[in-house]
Amino acid sequence: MQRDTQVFNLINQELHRQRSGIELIASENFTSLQVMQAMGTVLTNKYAEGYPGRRYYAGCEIVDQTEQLAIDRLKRIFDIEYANVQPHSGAQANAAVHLAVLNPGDKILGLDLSMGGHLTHGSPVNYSGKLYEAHFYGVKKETGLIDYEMLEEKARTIKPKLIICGASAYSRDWDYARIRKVADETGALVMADIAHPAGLIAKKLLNDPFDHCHIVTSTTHKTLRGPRGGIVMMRKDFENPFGLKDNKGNTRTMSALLDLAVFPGIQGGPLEHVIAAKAVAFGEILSDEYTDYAKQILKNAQALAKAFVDKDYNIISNGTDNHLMLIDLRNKNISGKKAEQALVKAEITANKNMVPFDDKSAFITSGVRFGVAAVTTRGMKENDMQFIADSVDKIIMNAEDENIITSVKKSVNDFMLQFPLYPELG
Ligand code: DSN
Repeated sequence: MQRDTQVFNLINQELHRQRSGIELIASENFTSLQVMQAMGTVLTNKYAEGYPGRRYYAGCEIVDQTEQLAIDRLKRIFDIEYANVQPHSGAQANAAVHLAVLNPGDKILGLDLSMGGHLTHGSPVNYSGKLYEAHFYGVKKETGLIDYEMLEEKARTIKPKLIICGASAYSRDWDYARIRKVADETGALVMADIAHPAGLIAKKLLNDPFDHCHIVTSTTHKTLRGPRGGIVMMRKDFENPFGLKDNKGNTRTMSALLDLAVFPGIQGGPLEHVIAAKAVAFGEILSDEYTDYAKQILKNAQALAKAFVDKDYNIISNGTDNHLMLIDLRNKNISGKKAEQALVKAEITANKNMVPFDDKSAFITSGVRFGVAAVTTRGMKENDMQFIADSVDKIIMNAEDENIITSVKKSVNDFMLQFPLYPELG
């Protein structure tokens, strides 16, 4: 068959885009070459519905081993007893948890999307807000910090079956113990979605959610630097407190219910090529090199936040504990949308984001979100953060000036030559 030059030319263009620009989207990263190589393998040809040793297809002896490796390595990373590595994405991981512990109409309590939460934490446009009765807590206006009093009050009055913590645009650590306390008092389960800070939690640089949250979900492609995908985890299996039954009417442990929820509940055949890539990434996370990487993420985030504050940028909550920061641009007289568009012209990729109590819509927004996981993978250190802040500032202060944008783009492209990406790919 002839090589599909149309598609491969586009893939090469994307490689060039990733190499030449500054990637600040907080949910993105660059996998190692071996993680990508594992994905582009014959494992994509294999159907393997079920779990290692319990499949509905023949010929799974090899993929049983790659999937088991991924499970075992993930358990070692977080010191946990249960891991399901099959969810195709973080949204699927969350859907599986919901299916396992909730019935349609049950009450859930999550962080409001407009305050930094996630679609799958109950947004009305998502299945989680359509199938379940979703309630929300937020952040405090004065501090930008999670409003734990509001969370506690809502838990006590609403009595949700599930409290969801975790966020996609929150730069501070979480008090998981406090959330568990009110959950125990009100009879709720706690699920933590650690998709963003998982890599920092893996290296104990942030609070550990596993002792306090019954179930923990994550993506594998953000700070964990693996292939695009999801995972569901528990430190300890526990008896299902609501007496939920499987389709045969048997009451099961949570691990059995979660496995059933991923498959056959919401997914069919697992992506065994992606699971092999997860195994490779998990092996990398167990290395000292990754520990250094995670520590460097924190140093870079601190340096970038300071550089922005020095230029009078308003970071929500006044700083960051993790890899990201959310900036309120209202004192700079530009919307998140305009800022995003101008930054992209200079090959600086970041995304517009609502800030808490935003007066603009999700399409316009008053904020922009920056994360340093990807630039840290490129090899940047604290000193390099000043160049990023200077370049972003020049664009934001001159978003209509095409000459300035062109000159910043050139300096960005030159700067990035110092940080080679996938040199093996030619
Ligand atoms: N869209 C992802 C993010 O950027 O945070 C979360 O799903």
